[in-house]
Amino acid sequence: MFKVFDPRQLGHAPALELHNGAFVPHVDLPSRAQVIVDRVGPLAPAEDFGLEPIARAHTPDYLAFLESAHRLWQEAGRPGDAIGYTWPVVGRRPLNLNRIDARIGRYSYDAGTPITAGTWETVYWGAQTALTALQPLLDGRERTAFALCRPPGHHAGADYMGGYCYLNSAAIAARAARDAGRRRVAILDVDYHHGNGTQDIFYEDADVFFASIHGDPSTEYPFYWGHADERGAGAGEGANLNLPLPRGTTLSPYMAAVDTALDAIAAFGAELLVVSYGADTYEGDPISHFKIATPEYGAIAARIASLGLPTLVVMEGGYAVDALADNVESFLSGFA
Ligand code: Q9C
Ligand code: ZN
Repeated sequence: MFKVFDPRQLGHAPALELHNGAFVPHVDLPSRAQVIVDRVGPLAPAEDFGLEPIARAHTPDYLAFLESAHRLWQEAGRPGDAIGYTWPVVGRRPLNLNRIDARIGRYSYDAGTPITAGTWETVYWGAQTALTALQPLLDGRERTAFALCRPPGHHAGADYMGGYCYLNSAAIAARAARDAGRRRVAILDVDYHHGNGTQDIFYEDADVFFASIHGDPSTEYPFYWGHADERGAGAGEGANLNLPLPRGTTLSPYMAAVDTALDAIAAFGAELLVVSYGADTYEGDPISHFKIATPEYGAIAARIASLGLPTLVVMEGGYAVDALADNVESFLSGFA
């Protein structure tokens, strides 16, 4: 398995997030990546494919916002990380405002996703990490690859950040695979949280199938996406599959959902699979509520591997830092 990690992803270290009514220490620590590197290495550094493949999944105005937001925050005399507190109600007219607070509101949907001085460099190299890991799958040198991306990406849409995510590395890689000639690509999202950003990016796309297994959004973040009746639109109708599961879900019902997703991906005729892997389905995760045990990740991955597709595993969430290396190692072992 080809594994990629770029150390330039360690520069983003947000201080606080607004969680259940209080500002608490942010759970997306740089140590999340470091403990995985220490266990599953050696990992190759990222090559630089530039902004073009990133701009195939994100809008130019959003990228300009992301690159400049922390500087504008400082110029406004603000301390610490840039974070929003005002959001436009869905459906308001698109206003092109200059005020940093208004710009953050326009390009985000929560207060869990601060922009630090190091955020742009970190997320840029996260996207390059995914693109680098994809290359040997495209030229047939490898069947599986692991992109150790941090921060995660699956909550980031074409023009918004949220849920600790800024650039959607899995979506960028899936689009790059399409651009390289793969006619049909599937994304299987097994993070605890629904991958709303990925869903939004491909919602009307007939050539990228998105399947997500996640905590039921009627009780779980991100609430407004991830319901079973969201099935895609326009040309993409039927190419989106949400499999919400209740709090407390254990391996057996989880695996049944995996089988449902894999059957749909096989029927779709995908030529390449991107897996958004979050270890926050773990029974000991501090912010999530499934009951998957460490050795069970290997079994889940082996089931995914039985599809027989070239597979890119992209790291998403997982916040039990003490168990994170074990969980990632277990998951990757299922592809061996
Ligand atoms: N009490 C990922 O796992 N926190 N993102 C909600 C509400 C947001 C997690 C806090 C969790 C986002 C990639
Ligand atoms: Zn998650």
